[in-house]
Amino acid sequence: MLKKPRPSPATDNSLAAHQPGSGQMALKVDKGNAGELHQHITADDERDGRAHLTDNFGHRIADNQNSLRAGERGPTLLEDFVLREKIFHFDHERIPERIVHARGSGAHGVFECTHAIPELTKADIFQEVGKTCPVFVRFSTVAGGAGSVDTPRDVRGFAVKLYTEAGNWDLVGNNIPVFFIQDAMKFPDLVHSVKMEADRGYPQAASAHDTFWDFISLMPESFHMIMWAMSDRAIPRSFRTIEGFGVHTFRFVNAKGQSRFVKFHWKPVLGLQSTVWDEAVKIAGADPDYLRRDLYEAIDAGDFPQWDLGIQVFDEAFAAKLPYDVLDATKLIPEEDVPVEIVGRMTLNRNPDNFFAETEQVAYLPSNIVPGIDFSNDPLLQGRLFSYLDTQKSRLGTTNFHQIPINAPKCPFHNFQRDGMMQTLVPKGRANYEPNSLAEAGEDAGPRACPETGFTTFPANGERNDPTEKLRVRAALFADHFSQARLFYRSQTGNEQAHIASALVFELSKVTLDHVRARVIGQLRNIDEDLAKRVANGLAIDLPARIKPAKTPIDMAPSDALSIQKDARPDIRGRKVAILFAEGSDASAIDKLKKQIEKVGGSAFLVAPKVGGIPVSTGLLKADGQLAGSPSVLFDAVASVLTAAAAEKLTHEGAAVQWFMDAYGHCKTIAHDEASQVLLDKAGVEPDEGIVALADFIKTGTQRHWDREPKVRDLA
Ligand code: HDE
Repeated sequence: MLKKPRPSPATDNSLAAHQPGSGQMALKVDKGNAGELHQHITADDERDGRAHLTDNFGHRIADNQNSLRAGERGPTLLEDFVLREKIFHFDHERIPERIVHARGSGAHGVFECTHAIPELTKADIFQEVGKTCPVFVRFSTVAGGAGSVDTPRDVRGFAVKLYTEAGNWDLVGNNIPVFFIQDAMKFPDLVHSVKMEADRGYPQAASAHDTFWDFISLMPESFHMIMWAMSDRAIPRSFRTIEGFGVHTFRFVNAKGQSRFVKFHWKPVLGLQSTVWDEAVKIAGADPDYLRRDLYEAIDAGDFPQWDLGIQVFDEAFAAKLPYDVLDATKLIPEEDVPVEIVGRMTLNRNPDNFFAETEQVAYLPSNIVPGIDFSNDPLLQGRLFSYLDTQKSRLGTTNFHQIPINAPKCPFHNFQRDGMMQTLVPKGRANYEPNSLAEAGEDAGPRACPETGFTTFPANGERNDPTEKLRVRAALFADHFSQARLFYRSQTGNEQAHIASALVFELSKVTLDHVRARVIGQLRNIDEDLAKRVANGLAIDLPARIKPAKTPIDMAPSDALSIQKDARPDIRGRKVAILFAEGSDASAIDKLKKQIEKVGGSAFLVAPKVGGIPVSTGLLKADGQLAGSPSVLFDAVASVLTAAAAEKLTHEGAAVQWFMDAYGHCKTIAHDEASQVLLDKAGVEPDEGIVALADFIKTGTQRHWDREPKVRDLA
């Protein structure tokens, strides 16, 4: 066969044509400076018409035959980044094969609408005759591994990805119109039973073995599908001569929001053709790649395979009269009962350029549907909607598998999904959430939902086959957003309310967008007018207009349980108390306090200017922490046992003064001996019920002394 010249892999940019973001918006938002990053192409990039060989980071390679050695016969050097990268990449070339449908063959093509059906569906692709979209189809066997043969007795997968202008529509079907099981719950069991047996690792790509038939014999629902699987449908002559079926009942939804049920059929223009079993067995030996080769060669020769897309459309009333359930994937609707109407034609006209990049990495998702098509409640379909997304993430290794060219839609796509492994897009700006009002500040605000043209689920209220009303709404009572915010605020003590107000002032002082500040305060007015005024005052801005709430808040009776301060206890249990000492301190006073604290369940931590051991009244005493490294913020309360000389000395030590200043400012209990008073004076500590003698510490406890707060902080 005549082979077409192939472009050199390094210069072949055909995949680039499928890059996401070929639409104008996408270029701006999604592709971002990724494009700029690819611009360092120089005239010098080719040699004799062939690209320079480089490593993955663009460094030209001078020798692709020999690794770097220490001398002619010496050991290979770890320094050889060319060798390392080449072997490293090779080591990782394989990805997990599909758990089912591992062996497959793909082809590109085009779908054309031949009969417009706007009365049935608003799906963009069916709106007018002649409308086309690119497709990528993958045919597969189910049970065998990626390296198995093409002609075992098996179901054939028939998965079609239609890259429509309204997004990708994946019709992931089989060449048999029914399935083995009725509920997704049984799928792992079915697949385990048919794949090679768990202990012996065989047979490969065959259903003729114990575990499969054991399972089937216990699953009466499988027997319809078994008839098909044992028929010649399961040993096709060619992928070009199989039918495809969507299997499940789907929905069409038209522009008026009316819905009908639909089943999809692909009918091969060449007609159906199978082998006989003896032939299939012999082909397996003579040409294990029989079907893959047949498809590739036909397309290569310009003999493009084609299928007509047929639909069986029926309504709820019809479904209700059937003696079986249309949500049951083990049932078909005879064409004699509901004729198949042809609405389009698919032509496969281009082989993949690279098997791995396209056929292996293509990720079909039954959840990929477009406005105008919707799911039914078929429990098998519902299970699939989860499974495929999940499996693609584990198979392709990243949640960004949609960016792989074969999976990316060919229409623009924009959203706030970000980052993740192998991110290839470089979005600009800081709008990675929604709602936002960044546009008011002249920034790119990112995309917005489109209620008129976006996908809306058919509500299906009250139908026998879809009794639940599916809605994206919140119940009316959810609209009360402020009553409980008010309840919380009004249940706090005065200090706590002041803390909330100053926290808001601090946060909003960091906000540089005036309209955002104003909006926050406009919302606060729904909680408490005084709070809003305090915040506006703290920021020195005019009180903004109140933002009308979705539902007027009500006043609820304040709840003490919502306040921390109302729950304050003088407990020492579980609290950590620091005891400051220095040279000459009274060891027995330290020891007494320590024991008292421990007796009531607290812990004492000795702090001194030096840790290694300081001479005190009875000898050397080691500290648990050094003064500068053990600031009072680390403890629930503090105490000090000092001589007059040591206290005087510490008044010149910033860490010591700060120690008391912070403990005081943070409203903690400070227990001290008389000698320490000079330090307290230096730190500006004024007497109150929380400043106590050592002997009163235990009864005072470690709770905060909030009455002190107005003396150390403006609570206005
Ligand atoms: Fe699949 N199936 N399936 N299946 N299936 C997969 O997804 C699954 C079912 C079909 O060429 C997996 O990407 C569950 C019915 C095809 O890449 C996985 C259930 C039909 C392909 C998966 C079903 C299919 C798959 C494995 C029961 C016909 C190959 C790799 C609820 C309508 C697509 C992958 C390709 C592939 C799950 C049943 C067709 C694991 C859970 C029914 C053609 O996600």
